[in-house]
Amino acid sequence: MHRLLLATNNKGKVAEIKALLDGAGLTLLTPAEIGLTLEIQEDGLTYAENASKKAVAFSQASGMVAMSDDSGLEVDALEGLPGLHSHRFSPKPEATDADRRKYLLEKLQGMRRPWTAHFQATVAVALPSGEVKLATGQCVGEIIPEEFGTNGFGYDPIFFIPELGLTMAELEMDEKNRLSHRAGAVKNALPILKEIFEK
Ligand code: ITT
Repeated sequence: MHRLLLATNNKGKVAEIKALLDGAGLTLLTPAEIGLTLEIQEDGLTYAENASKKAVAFSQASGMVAMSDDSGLEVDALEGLPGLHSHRFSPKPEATDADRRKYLLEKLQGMRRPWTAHFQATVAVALPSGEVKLATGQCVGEIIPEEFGTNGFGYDPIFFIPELGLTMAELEMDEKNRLSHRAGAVKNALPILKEIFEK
């Protein structure tokens, strides 16, 4: 089987991507499983730049085809913030997902609801040659002031999907994987993976 390195240190992303690529005929490996520790500085100006930087770094360090995900939550009332800064949004050092959610809700205090928002994801697939291919996905919803659900990660407990009447954290992983931004991006990356591994 062909091997694909998942170029991420986020356990929530790994679980989702492993389920999304189940049945794709690939052996999926994490950096920890191959003993690789890399901290990439995400200083790009776009999701595409950061995703490419992560995928290329992991591919070059391992000699394997590597797939990264750069994603973020864009809240309309905050003009797209936290966006690219979704992971580093809270000023607290060593901030947790709970700290990030709390900080976002503080920023939205007093602003008129609904707090419409969307998640963005860009997946990059890098080859050891340095070549990179990209795919994107999006998921629309709204931020709510109270947390519901314990599944998922990050902003999921306060990301409400009006059509379902549930937050992302109330969905089982297979449901999240039917509609999420990451699911869309990974699905759009399937033809890229197919082309690379069928060469
Ligand atoms: P890697 O760079 O190692 O992949 P990361 O967590 O730093 O992990 P990003 O730089 O792409 O990943 O940051 C994206 C942040 O956006 C993530 O940490 C969450 O806070 C948030 N986020 C992204 N996708 C999400 C999802 O599906 N549900 C909830 N929050 C999400």
